[in-house]
Amino acid sequence: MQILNWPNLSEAERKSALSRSPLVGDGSLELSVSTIVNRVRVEKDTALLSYTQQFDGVSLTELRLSPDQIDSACTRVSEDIKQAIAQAMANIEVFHQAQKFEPVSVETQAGIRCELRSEAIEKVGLYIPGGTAPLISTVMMLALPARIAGCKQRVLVSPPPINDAIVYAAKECGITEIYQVGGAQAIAALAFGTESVPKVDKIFGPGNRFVTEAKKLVSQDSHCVVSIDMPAGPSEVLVIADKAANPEFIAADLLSQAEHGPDSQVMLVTDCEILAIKVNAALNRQLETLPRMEIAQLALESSRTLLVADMQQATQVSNLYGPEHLIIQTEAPRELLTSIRAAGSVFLGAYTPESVGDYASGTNHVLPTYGYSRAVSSLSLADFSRRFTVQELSAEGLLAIGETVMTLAAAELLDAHKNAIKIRLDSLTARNAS
Ligand code: HSO
Ligand code: ZN
Repeated sequence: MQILNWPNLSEAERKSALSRSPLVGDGSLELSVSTIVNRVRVEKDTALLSYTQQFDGVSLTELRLSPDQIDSACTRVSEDIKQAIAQAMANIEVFHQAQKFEPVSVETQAGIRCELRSEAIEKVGLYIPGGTAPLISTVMMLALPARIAGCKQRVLVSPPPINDAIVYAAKECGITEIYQVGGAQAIAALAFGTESVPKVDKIFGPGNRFVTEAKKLVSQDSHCVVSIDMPAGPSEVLVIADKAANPEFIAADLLSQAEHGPDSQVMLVTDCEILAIKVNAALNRQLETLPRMEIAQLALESSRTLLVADMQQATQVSNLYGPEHLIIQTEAPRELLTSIRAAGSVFLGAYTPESVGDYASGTNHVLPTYGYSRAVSSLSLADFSRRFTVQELSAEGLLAIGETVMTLAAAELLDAHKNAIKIRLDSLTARNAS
């Protein structure tokens, strides 16, 4: 990885050192995705079957997996994988159960009660990408919080052929509806509904450029009124390390993100030049052993090591970047935590590799990327429910607040608002007079 000396960089050089590759959005991608989305909206299942043939090379008659297909996929999954799924599920369940919402109910003043409540989103669509890495863990990260939140209809879509362990994990997490459809066409199906795929209220899950573009498009389309989990970009990790850190551990962590895709980005921020050099050597060594070496190598080409003056500057650099994952491998990692302003998920200490959070510690691995961690939260139970308010006033409550509301309504020149109060205050006065 290229090593840059942060204090010596100009403003422009610093900006470029923390830059990411441009996100999707070229006109041709937008055009082809909107063509797919529109065709699915109009032709429904016919379009889905035809796109599945065209893009996945699979000719289907039924989009939904039958109970028999689900059961036979499950029998093909090894005991090892089943046990690993069970342990990961248990931890993810414990952590997400603990996030249950506590309703708020307060009297803002005598006779005026205000409440904040939460209800599960009724229908959710969970997208699991196909491709070279079958993301079994993503099934658990989406399906478990959806079940714990109480979402009634939980629909999973994934391009065929769906990996057996994905089907098994889905079944274990309480998913009964699995559709073999992927890409932009799957997102359109969830947004608009087809003869076989139900329309949902919110779509979750990662995907390629087509999926990401389709999620953006449908979330802005008032014909379907569907929302999405968060803006998505390539995976990334930033490691803050001092001289106490183990270079082999760091290299392994950097490669664990680099292997996701050629557009993944990994960063090392350290105050120790010797460590930086050792990490580069370890990267070269470990890279050789990886089956996904070529992908990781491409990701490393747009990745950097930044040498900083001290750990305080390291946190400033990290905050400027706003990484999806932040690993802190320093002598006292927790001490830096209070200085962190933007990160999707933080991993503290030498024995907390990002992989544990990706799979099994319990935290959710769906996280804001591309610097969105400044404002967007990590996926949690709250994303599977909607919060709404309730209020109730007694006659005394209305008497106490009526004048204030009428004054503000009059100042906004909204007479009908004012009248809705006045008509009641008049009726109370009349009642008191009689
Ligand atoms: N690191 C990914 C999640 C994942 N890793 C799934 C392995 N499997 C999220 O950025
Ligand atoms: Zn990962």
